[in-house]
Amino acid sequence: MAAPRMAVAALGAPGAGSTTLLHAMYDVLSLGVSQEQSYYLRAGSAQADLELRRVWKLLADEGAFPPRRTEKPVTHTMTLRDGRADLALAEWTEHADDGAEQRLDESDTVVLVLDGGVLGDPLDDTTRVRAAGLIGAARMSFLLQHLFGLRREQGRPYPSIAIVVTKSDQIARGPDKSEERLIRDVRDLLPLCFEPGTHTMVCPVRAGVFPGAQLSRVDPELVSPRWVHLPLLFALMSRLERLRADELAASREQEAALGREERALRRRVGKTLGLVGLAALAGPWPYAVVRGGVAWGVYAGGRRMRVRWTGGEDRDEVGRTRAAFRRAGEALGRPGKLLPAYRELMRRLGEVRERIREIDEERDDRSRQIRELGAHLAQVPIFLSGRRREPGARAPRHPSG
Ligand SMILES: Nc1nc2c(ncn2[C@@H]2O[C@H](COP(=O)(O)OP(=O)(O)O)[C@@H](O)[C@H]2O)c(=O)[nH]1
Ligand SMILES: [Mg+2]
Repeated sequence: MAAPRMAVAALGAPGAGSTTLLHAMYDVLSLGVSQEQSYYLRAGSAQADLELRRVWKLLADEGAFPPRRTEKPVTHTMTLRDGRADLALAEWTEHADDGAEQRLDESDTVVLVLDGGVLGDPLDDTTRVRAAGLIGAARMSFLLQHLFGLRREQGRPYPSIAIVVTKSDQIARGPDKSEERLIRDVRDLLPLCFEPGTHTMVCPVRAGVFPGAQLSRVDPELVSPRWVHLPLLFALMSRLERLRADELAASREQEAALGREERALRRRVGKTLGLVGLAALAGPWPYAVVRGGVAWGVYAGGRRMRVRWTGGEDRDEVGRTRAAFRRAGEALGRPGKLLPAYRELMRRLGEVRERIREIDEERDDRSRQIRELGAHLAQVPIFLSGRRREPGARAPRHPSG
């Protein structure tokens, strides 16, 4: 199976920390993160790898933060893999503040980058409006609302949402660094991300522990990235969950279609051959019940049937049975191919049913990957339609059917 594509759109007010996040993520994941399972990230080319590393190296070696962002959105294409295989081709697009709409619509995950420097103090009625303005919450809500509306129109699920709160070092030094407080404030600022049909992670990250939130130079000794790789792992997990749900739905449809085909074939055979033909279809081998006896048939090359008669010596009956099979084959326009066709149908139906069971019981490869990603993500809160999702809980269903 080819690794799926996964489009991630990162949005944030200038200065929120998007660029630092991207390069920290690349640095951490290109080395690899390891828990139950290890993950690695690789740029599309040696040149791209160098470029992604360069920005981080400046911070890690010299304490220099990246220069201000450019105006145009920039897309970085990277392969995310585990120790065994490529898992996804990730396209991470960093958006400038405006004009994100077009690219946004194609994204599987939207990363909302919130400046944690603004969220150090718990919000109250007077500080909330100011914080919302600094974070760009109204613009984010507008873009999401537009996107959700489009997806509903198209009958497609919403993209998953990673709310990344940067500069968690600044939150840690505030009066209330608890997770509950952060979740409360984030929900207050972006209620849309917790509506029915959403799949949302809230993830505090940091590049280091610094004395301020808008410094252009810091002591490189203080660089210590934390959780910067989790947004990408979340994007992958939600992408795989969606693919799993899609495959399950497609398999169920296929099962229904094959079932209809089987019933139609039975009806046609029943009309042509009556009980003899139906009995022949039902058995593990081609056989036919003929007046109290059983005639066993063997197909050679799908055309000829040799018949062995058990339970009687009525050669005539055997001959008639054989003739009846031939008639049925001719009636169906595929002389001699009736039983092979039926068997092929039943084989496909069996395969589809087994696949459905496999996915349902989460024995498929994708489910295993989802579980392993879940182990990495266990420490961050994830919400389904606004309700906290317990680690190891079942995958989200499609919100729109
Ligand atoms: N305290 C602290 N400051 C950070 C952190 N990450 C970024 N910053 C600050 O935020 C500024 C903007 O970061 P940048 O990644 O360029 O933001 P962008 O405009 O969203 O791309 C940097 O110059 C730093 O001063 C962090 O983890 N902790
Ligand atoms: Mg930037």
